[in-house]
Amino acid sequence: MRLASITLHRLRVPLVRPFETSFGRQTVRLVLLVHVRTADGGEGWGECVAGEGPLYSSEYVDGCEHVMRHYLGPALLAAFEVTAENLHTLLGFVVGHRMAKAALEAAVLDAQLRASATSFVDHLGHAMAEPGPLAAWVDCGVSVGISPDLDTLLAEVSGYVAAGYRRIKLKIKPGWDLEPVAAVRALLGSNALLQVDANTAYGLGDLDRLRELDAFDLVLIEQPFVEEDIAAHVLLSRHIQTPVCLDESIVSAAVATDALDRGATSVINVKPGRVGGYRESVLIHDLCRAQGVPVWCGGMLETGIGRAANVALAALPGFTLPGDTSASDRYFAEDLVEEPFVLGQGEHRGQLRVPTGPGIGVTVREDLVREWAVAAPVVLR
Ligand code: OSB
Ligand code: MG
Repeated sequence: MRLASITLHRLRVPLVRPFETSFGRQTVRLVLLVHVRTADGGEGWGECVAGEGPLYSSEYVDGCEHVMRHYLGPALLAAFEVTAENLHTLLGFVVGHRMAKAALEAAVLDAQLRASATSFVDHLGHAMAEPGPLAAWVDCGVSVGISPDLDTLLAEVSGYVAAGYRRIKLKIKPGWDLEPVAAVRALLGSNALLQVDANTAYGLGDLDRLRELDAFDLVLIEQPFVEEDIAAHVLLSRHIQTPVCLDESIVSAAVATDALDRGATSVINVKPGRVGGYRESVLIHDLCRAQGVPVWCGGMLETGIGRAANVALAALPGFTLPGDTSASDRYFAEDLVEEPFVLGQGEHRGQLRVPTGPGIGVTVREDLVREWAVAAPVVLR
C-alpha cells in the first residue's frame, strides 16, 4: 500500500463523570485521531491513546502530533510500500514515541484490512505464533477512579455491578487504599473479581502497607512503583501473596521478557498504545501464552475507534482475565462510532461482542469528528 495522506484530528470529548487516578483528574478526553488515505482510494482510522499532559507516560498529545508531523508521517508518506507488517521497520529510526507509532499502525492496519475485507480479530489471530481459538465475546471489567468519599465510590461500583461488569478495578494511592478496598470487597462478596491499580504512586517504604492488601483476595495489584524500577517490583512480588501486574513498565516484548524472567510480574496488562502497536501486543501475548502467564487488555479511555481494535485483541486466547474494555457509556454519552459498544445480556452479560466487519469493524461518525474538533485538521501529504 502507498499512502496518499495522513490527517490528524484533535477532538475534545466530554466524559460522563470525572476520572481520577493517582496522577490526575480528567473531565474531558482530548483525543488525537489519525486518518490515512491510500493511493488507491482506501482509508483507515487509528486512535492515539496519549493524554493531554505527560502524566501517565512521557508521551502527550502535542508531542505525538509533533513527532507524527515531522518524523513519522513523512517517513510513511515517502515509502512506496507501507503495511502493518513493515511499519515498525519504517518507523524504527525514531526512538520511543510508541503511542504515536501505535496510532499510525492502527490506521494503516485498518486501511489494509478494509482493502482485503479482513477483520482485526482474524488478522491478529493469524499473526499469533501458535494457532488457538478466537473469542466471539470478551469478558469486561471496569476501572473505577478515586472517589471523593466511600459512599460515592460504593454507589459507582454498585452501578457497574448492576450493569454486569465481570471484574472491578479500583484506582488506589497512599491514603486511598485499604479502606476503599475493604469497603468494596464487603459490597461485592468474596467471589467477585477485584483488583487495584496504583499507577506508580507507592515507594519501597510502603511494602508492609501493600502486604495488608493480601487480606482482600485481589486478582492482582497493578504497577505500584515507578515504571523504571523493575527491582522494586521483584521485592514486592516476594513480599506479598497478591500477584503483581505491570502496566507502565511494559513498553515492549523485550521488557516483558526481562520483567517475567526476574520475577517482577506474574500477570501483564497489554496496552497497544504503550507498547508501540498491535504487532508488538501480539508478540507480548505470544511470549506470555508460551509461559502460561495471564494477560489482559488495558484501556486508555478510548473512544469506539480504539476500543474496537482493543476488543479484537482481547479475543486472543492468552487474554484470560477480563480487560478494561468497558462499554462506550462507561466514559461517553455519545461515542465516535455508529456502533457504540454495549454490554451483552443473558449468557453474554458483562461481555462485549468482538467486531467482525472489515478492519476495526466500526464506522467512524465523521459528523462528530467535525463537531468536537478543537483545531483545524492537520493534513500531511
Ligand atoms: O493505568 O490502566 C491505567 C486510564 C488512563 C491511563 C491509565 C490507566 C487508565 C485506566 C482506565 O485505568 C482504563 C479504561 O477504562 O480505559
Ligand atoms: Mg494501569
